Amino acid sequence: MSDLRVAVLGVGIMGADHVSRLTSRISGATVTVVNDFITEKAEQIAAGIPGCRVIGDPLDAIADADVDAVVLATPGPTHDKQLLACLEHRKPVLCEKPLTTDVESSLEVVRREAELGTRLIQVGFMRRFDPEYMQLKSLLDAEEFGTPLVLHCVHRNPAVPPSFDSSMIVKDSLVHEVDVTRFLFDEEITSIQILRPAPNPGAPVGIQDPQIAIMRTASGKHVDVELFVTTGVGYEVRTELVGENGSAFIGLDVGLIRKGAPGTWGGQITPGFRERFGLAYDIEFQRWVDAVRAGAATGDYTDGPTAWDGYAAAAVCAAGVESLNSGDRVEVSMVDRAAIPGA
Ligand code: ISE
Repeated sequence: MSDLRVAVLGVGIMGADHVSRLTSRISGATVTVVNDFITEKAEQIAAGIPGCRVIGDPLDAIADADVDAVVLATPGPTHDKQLLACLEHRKPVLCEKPLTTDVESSLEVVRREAELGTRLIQVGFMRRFDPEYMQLKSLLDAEEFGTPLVLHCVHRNPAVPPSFDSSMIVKDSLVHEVDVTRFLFDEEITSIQILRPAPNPGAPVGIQDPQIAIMRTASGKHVDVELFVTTGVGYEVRTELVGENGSAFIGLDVGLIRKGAPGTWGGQITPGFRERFGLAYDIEFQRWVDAVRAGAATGDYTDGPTAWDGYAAAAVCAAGVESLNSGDRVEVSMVDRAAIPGA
């Protein structure tokens, strides 16, 4: 079978990382086209890949005859147009979160894909491919903990870009725990409340950081998340599941502990999510490439979170932002999945 010819749209930090994994660690794929709104950046990346071209317009890149599938690492506000173009040209697409930046356009994408009767859109919630999350999910599915009851999560970043505001802590960071909750518990989140503890004096002025999110699922399970994105220390993502018959903890992320220089012991602090979830991204991409190559036979070009998962995350985050502003617990408003056959 010939290699999958991939266009990577958006070659900022994340997109460039994806180009590098596709060209060096993933089998069965070749990057044939790159695109970025900063042309020089795209040219620089293309120059390092034999046979790779720069196409200046993202919609032309999607339509190009040398492109079988698309990776979207472009800014969120451009996703809906680009996803609809992928659907129009029947090109499988792995879209970095968010699916789109608002609930309505996410739902529109879900509907348009469902009308085609083929799954073409996968959303880049990479934690589902992290070995520890996968192991926790297998134990849950094997009912090792009896009935799962509670999830306690910690999500800390050393720092965030200057463009980050308080609502982005919900839409850009908490969105991962929203997806993890739905993945682990296999049910929708029905309400969310964001608490605003005393802010970190070291956070940029006006940013509510940390935040505490409290979510409830359809069957009444409780999820709490500490979000703290200006710790100045390191990247930490921890999850503890508590069930009827015991508990499990993942994300200790200690790696090798060395006793070395006189009188010291210790290890490395993980600096960011690209390091912490590097393996998860690799597994995600390999499974996506394999699924797309098998898609003509299976009729499904995905192996992971779907457009519906992207829509559900958008709906929970929209309720989260409302709660951040009002302080109240907010019910999540979502359409009935059964009303969209194929979603
Ligand atoms: C970032 O955009 C990500 O997606 C990371 O996975 C997340 O941990 C971080 O908080 C976000 O800012």
